Amino acid sequence: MTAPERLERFQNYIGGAFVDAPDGRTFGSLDPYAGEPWATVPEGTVEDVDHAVAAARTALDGEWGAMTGFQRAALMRRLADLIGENAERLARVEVRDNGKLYREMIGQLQGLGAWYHYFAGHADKIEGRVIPTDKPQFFLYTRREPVGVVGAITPWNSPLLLMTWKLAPALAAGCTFVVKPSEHSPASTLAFAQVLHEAGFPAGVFNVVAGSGRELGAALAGHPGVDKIAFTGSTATGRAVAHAAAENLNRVTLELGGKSPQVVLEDADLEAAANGIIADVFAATGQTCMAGSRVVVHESVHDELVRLVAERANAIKLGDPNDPETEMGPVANPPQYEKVLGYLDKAKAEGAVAACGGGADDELGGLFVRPTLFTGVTADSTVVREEVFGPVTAALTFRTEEEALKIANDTPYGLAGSVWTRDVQRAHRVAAKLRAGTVWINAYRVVGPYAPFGGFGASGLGRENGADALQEYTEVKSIWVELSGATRDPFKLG
Ligand code: TXE
Repeated sequence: MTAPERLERFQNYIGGAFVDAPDGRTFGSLDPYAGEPWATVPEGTVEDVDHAVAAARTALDGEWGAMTGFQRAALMRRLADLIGENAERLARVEVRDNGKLYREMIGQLQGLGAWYHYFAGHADKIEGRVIPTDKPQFFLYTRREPVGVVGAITPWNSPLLLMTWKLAPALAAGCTFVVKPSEHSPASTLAFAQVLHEAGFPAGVFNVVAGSGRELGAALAGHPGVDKIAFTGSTATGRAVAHAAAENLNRVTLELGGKSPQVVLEDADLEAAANGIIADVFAATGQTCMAGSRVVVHESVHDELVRLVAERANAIKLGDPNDPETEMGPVANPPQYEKVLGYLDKAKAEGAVAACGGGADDELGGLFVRPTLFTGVTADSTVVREEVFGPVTAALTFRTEEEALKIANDTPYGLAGSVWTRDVQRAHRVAAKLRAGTVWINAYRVVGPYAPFGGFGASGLGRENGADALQEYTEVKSIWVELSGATRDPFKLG
């Protein structure tokens, strides 16, 4: 066990200052590979949330609110460059907090600046419109104004990437921001605050309060001083967050769970499809919202596809997330590990057959789970219906394209999906009919700052990324200007 004085120490960031919790209380952030805490983090309070929201309001009404889009863009570009310079440290913090591979996280962190550069490009181009009117004595135009104070609640799987999907458009729009990271992986957001501080943003533009997830998350989601909530996490918590936001009639974007289908048609390149399945549900230990956790495969190629996936999955190297040879790290935290094992047991009890994996990795112990592909499932199997959020997928077969679509769309979720085929007409036809916010054709797990991302149905509300994201962080104001100077009939609608 690491001695308490050897643990790395992080502080909350409120109103431009790094602060401890008011009573000095801390909690340990667990390294899921080492199986012990590696850092201490403040146990922030509801009062800390109040202070952070108040600081965000002050910044909005003060120096930040007075800045032009050009000035905001310049600060965002400085932040982007500093993230690049600090990518290695931030990636190491994320690996220690959630056990994801260093090679995945360094890629994410080296690419993170691109989001701030992309949205900096929008910050100085937020234009209103001049609208023609049938009233010649009036000039009518619109302004796009910041929504105000944004409350962000983020999950543990990719804390900085998923926060950035909210923060970059929020800063571009001129909003201020209070984020509550997950209690399972709070450290990287606190380390990010140090980088943002160095970039020179005015105090209060960005605030982080770490602490108890449920208590602080609920306080932020229902805070009367917040104008918009941006959330990524489970569908159940998302629903609670939406209720809280509705009480205040606040805007809300929700990026929730998924049960995304991988549709493999009979003319697909099976090697490529198998590789795609590995990428979509075993990379990142399957802990991604977009995980392709249902394989919908033509019956004529089912056996061969299962063979290819199982062969590759059995060769996946599990181990230390910092080792460049490792391909899959541990599950990120003990509750999630128990949840994944529970789903594996339930699947087997319901008659599913593991073509590979099917349980914990007994040799490695710790929080390691073997990559698992189930066959012998039905449309009603729990592992087909519910999000596991681990390295687990299940194969269902079809005979016709129509049946494939019916199976693929038979889910309350609608976050992502893919279609694997060599036929360009079928590819576009099937992509158009999949009820999902993102569809990849002959590919999987590709994102970019310019590509809108979000879900249909139980996968969420609104879109992150791309120009569409800016709409989520701006309000439109119509301004009528009387040009004639004439006195009008005060009892008539103009
Ligand atoms: O999620 P929560 P958890 C799914 C995945 C996983 C499950 C549970 O299936 O097994 O969620 O993970 C904060 N009001 N995803 O428990 O609870 C919490 O502190 C406001 C999918 O971590 O949704 C954290 O900051 N906020 C996913 C955030 O909500 C509350 C990513 C998300 O936690 C709150 C992660 C409350 N009452 C998990 N209670 C994805 N879509 O990528 C908790 N929180």
